Amino acid sequence: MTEKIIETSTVEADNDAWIKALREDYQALGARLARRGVDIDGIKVKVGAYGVAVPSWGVGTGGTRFARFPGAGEPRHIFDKMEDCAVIQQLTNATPKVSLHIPWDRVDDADELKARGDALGLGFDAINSNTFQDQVGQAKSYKFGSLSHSDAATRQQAVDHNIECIEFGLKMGSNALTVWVGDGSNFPGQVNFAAQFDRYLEAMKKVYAALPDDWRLFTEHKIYEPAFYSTVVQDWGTNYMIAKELGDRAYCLVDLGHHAPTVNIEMIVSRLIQFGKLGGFHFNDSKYGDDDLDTASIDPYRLFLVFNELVDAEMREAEGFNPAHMLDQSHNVSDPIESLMQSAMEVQRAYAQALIVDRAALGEYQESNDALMASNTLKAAFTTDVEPILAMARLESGAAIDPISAYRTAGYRAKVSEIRPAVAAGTSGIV
Ligand SMILES: [Mn+2]
Repeated sequence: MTEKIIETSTVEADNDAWIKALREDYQALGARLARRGVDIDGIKVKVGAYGVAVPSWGVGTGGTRFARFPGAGEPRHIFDKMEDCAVIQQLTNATPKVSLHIPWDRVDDADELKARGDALGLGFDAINSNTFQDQVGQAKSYKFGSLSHSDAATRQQAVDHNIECIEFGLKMGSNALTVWVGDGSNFPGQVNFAAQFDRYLEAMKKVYAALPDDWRLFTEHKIYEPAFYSTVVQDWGTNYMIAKELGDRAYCLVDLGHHAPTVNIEMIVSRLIQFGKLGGFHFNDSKYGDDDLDTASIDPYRLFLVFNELVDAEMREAEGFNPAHMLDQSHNVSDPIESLMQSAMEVQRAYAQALIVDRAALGEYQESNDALMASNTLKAAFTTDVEPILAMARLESGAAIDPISAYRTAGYRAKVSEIRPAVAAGTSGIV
């Protein structure tokens, strides 16, 4: 029996306020979709089965390189984070797994953490390594890089850390490792591009060799930052080269914020699917750079267009298509639990919208070069309010019709604030 952090009666009472309107809205939408040949119940089942992993670090308040302004009741450690993640899952039924980060979530007793996940009904998604910071007592510094460092001993330390992450992840039931490095350079001429990339590949081959047979390795590209002149894994093309060099179990991870503002991310997604190298996503949104804003808060149409590619691949059963879905964003001014619930629902919404695209019509418009009607076919799906489908899927799974409302009614943040001491504001935060 899964332990519920929020009283079930509180969720039910909040649902009572919305249930009559929801049933009416669901019926009306069902009739509308039926006219388009879409079975609303079929969409609801797919949406209800969809899950996006929550990053353990997302439930704490994020920050920028200028400052971090902690909120009330900040989680003190991974066990507090797990309870916050359980609240998100309980109210949305959209986030069944947690993505851990080492060393931030390192514990002495991995079995205890696994057991806590089991009790809360939470599984563990890809595990994330960290060679972009120095830890207290660390022998070698990553100031000038990690897996691509000019010093062999520093590279080996970074390799060993990634292997430690795999070993920890094995105990948690994870089956993927995500590697993102901050390696690069800040001045023209500071590094030899080819030599640096060679060193990175050599180190990653050692990590790949330590990968269990049923695991996948995700490498995450990022255009810039913390290195501001060049980045070793800066774009999807380089990422694809890495995946090809390493082997069949190496895939590319697409973080939506890790591209230049005008880049066509949905086409990158299509390319990686076509060549069997799409590993997964870090969902977030951005306006200027790697802003780590809440998913779909800026450009929900782009998220829909990404999901349009994913559903296209799902429908035609593209070979090797099995991307991992995770959120990766920084909550600076909102309650992280509310942001993560909202973001999980936005990802679900994009999935539902993509599922109702009239693909037969779209294909015909593409064949006949009817650009306007092809675009309108996508718009027809995107502008359909699918909220009743999402809400009904939540209701039927025992989650909340309106998770933000139920969360506020439950007063969870005030309750944990009483037992979790206030955290002093830092001068900077991890984003
Ligand atoms: Mn990311």
